[in-house]
Amino acid sequence: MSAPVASLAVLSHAARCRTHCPYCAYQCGVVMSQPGGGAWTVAGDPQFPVNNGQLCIKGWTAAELLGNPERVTTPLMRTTAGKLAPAAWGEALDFVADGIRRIRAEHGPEAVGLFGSGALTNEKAYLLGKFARLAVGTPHMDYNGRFCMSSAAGAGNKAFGIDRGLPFPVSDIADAEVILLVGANSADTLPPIMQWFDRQKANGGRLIVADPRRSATARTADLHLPVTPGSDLALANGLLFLAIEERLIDEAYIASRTVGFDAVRSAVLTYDPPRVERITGVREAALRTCVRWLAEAEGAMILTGRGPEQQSKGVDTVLAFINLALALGKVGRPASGFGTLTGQGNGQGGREHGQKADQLPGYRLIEVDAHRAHVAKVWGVDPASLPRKGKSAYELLDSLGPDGGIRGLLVMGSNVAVASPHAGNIINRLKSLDLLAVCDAFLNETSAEADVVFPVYQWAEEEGTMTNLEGRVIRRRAAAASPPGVRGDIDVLRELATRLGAGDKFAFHSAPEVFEEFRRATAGGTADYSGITYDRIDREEGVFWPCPAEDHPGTPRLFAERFHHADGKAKFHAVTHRPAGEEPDADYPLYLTTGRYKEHYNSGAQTRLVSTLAAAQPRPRAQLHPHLAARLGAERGSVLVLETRRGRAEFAADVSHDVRQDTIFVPFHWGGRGAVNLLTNPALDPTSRMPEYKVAAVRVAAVRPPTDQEVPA
Ligand SMILES: Nc1nc2c(c(=O)[nH]1)N[C@H]1C(S)=C(S)[C@@H](COP(=O)(O)OP(=O)(O)OC[C@H]3O[C@@H](n4cnc5c(=O)[nH]c(N)nc54)[C@H](O)[C@@H]3O)O[C@H]1N2
Ligand SMILES: Nc1nc2c(c(=O)[nH]1)N[C@H]1C(S)=C(S)[C@@H](COP(=O)(O)OP(=O)(O)OC[C@H]3O[C@@H](n4cnc5c(=O)[nH]c(N)nc54)[C@H](O)[C@@H]3O)O[C@H]1N2
Ligand code: SF4
Ligand SMILES: [Mo]
Repeated sequence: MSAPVASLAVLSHAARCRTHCPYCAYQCGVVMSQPGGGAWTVAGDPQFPVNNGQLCIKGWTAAELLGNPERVTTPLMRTTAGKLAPAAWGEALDFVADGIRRIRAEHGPEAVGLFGSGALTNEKAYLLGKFARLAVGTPHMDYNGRFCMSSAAGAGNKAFGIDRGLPFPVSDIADAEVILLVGANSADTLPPIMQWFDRQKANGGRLIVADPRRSATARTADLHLPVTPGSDLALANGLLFLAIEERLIDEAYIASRTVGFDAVRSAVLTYDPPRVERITGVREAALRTCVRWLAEAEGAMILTGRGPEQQSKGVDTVLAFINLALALGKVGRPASGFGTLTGQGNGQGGREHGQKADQLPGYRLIEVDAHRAHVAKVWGVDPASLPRKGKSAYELLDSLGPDGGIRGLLVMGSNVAVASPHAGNIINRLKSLDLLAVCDAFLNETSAEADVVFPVYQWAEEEGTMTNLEGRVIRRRAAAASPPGVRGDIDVLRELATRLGAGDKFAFHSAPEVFEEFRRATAGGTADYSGITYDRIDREEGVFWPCPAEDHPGTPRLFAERFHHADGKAKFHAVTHRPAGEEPDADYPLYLTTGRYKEHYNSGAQTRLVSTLAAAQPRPRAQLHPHLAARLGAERGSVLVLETRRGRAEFAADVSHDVRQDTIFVPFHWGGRGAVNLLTNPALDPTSRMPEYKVAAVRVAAVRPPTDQEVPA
């Protein structure tokens, strides 16, 4: 077996380089430089038209990830004493390939699972999906985007026939007269996007925010709707009820551009203001103001974040907001329409190219024969040899171990031990695997259970493409050299595939090589990237998909003339409110909801290693209202022991008027005793299989003073 050669990406590093931030879907342009040849620095790229030079605190401290002392620089293997110890690449690769082969021989290919990520470049996401189907032959390939964008994606596909988070560039926000932002705290989660909201405000526009908390974003709003967690569907139907009652709907638009409104009109008949007020906690006057502002605006946008989406009725909830936007005739007009704010760095591209259990590249479906045939031809295999649909993310993780049937798992780009709902269950399941292999640049709570860790390049050390929250395909560029001993995710997949006897299908040494095959695989699909080249991305500051030919301009705006269903019409869906998987009761009397801090990213695996960020937010805090705190005898800094039907975790109390009296909010960026996912409910949406991160019933089991080690900063 020949040793893997270093990727071209690493050989072409430069002393000053334009690339993009490692973290969120805003994918801010950054300029990396090495003043005096020393440590790398990151500055906002004034030339990139999405962030215009702005960054958030995570972006401008991102260079600390390079050269970080916690970096994994050799493969690690579990010793007989149970410790992870350095190993040679060949040994680690052989061990994992042998393990996969053994599991396959004894239990069949379905006993191996793959878990991918919205952090991966398009090239890697594509290759991982191909690896699952061709090199391993398993249907069980899913990824953390299932926990993130799947409900919005499901609703977009149903209503519009396409899932592109924003059907317009973010700059359109500045020209919208009214925006309803539902359960997105963009001031903390996409900070540089606020420049467009600021311009919108300066242009006389209005912002409405629906959130159980007066979040940093809600504080900037003209109207805040402090919804009960899990009640957004009733809110949307209630707004549509009022739009119909006040004759604010656009009958001409409904007739010419949509189908299915009559069933929706009937479905919302019972959502009168008193009922909606009871379910959502939002007053009738606020409901009326909200719907009038939206209806009377020439351009109005409804944008959703994870608040309404991460619910066991997330798809129906998003559909209810799309119904409202369609009924008001707002979709496809300038600076107007419905959008969802994608979260992960490649949350958009990552959900298009075959990481999903039911998907093939180009947003094709693995159960559709014509789709299988196209992709099989590009891959040079018999369509019948492709596996069928596999298990969704939580179901896959919940099947790990001998009783679940999945005995081996390869994780690339997710810290499932922290990020999964009911994480106590998932940690036990990881422990019960025959084989756990993890590709990552850093150790985390998931690789703590691994048999093998492959140390891989990180963002500024590799080439590839990412697709930002607008659907703009951009280039991640290699600025820095990787530490010796580290290789790429692409190299790991090639070397494993070779050992599994599929080397000829994975003979890629760099992202540009993968991109050429990837373009062909997407050609003719809904997410068609075939006209996109690295050169075009460089020249045009990104290219918006769909882009079916090299002379096609790309598609910054969708829906002006038609929607993507065969008849060109948007589809209404009659949806009705239902309770969350778990509502507060006598035993667990409060709502628990979860989300993010400005300073940390997702499971915190990266940002907890950045000193500025760790100092600014050293630990998770449970935000609760002063009245609730008084009833519990808690004060700022007290330790709250929270309990749900699934587990128990501890947080410092953060007493604040900015949250409803019946709700406790906790961020999910930490593991250990401060892991809120020990508490969350894995109730899944029937369509998207999204877990209910945003609603669980919780009780405060104990309140105690902090110990000396726990004194909050
Ligand atoms: N700083 C930072 N930025 C990030 C990330 C990060 O971890 N940290 N992660 C990135 C990723 S992957 C994602 S997906 C995005 C997420 O971006 P957002 O969707 O903005 O983030 P969240 O904090 O999860 O949720 C948003 C808001 O939903 C509210 N909420 C809770 N329950 C409900 C409910 O039932 N209804 C409504 N209407 N609102 C509710 C919460 O109070 C919270 O303020 O952020 C991206 N950007
Ligand atoms: N309670 C609660 N839980 C949640 C959520 C919530 O709102 N509340 N939100 C959910 C959402 S929206 C998301 S997106 C998930 C995110 O949570 P996770 O899936 O855990 O994602 P991250 O923490 O971003 O990244 C995990 C790992 O990927 C590694 N990584 C980054 N880039 C690469 C790469 O290119 N290659 C490889 N091999 N590794 C890489 C990082 O170093 C890190 O260790 O959490 C979900 N969990
Ligand atoms: S907004 Fe997102 S992409 Fe921009 S600097 Fe912050 S984390 Fe990075
Ligand atoms: Mo996400």
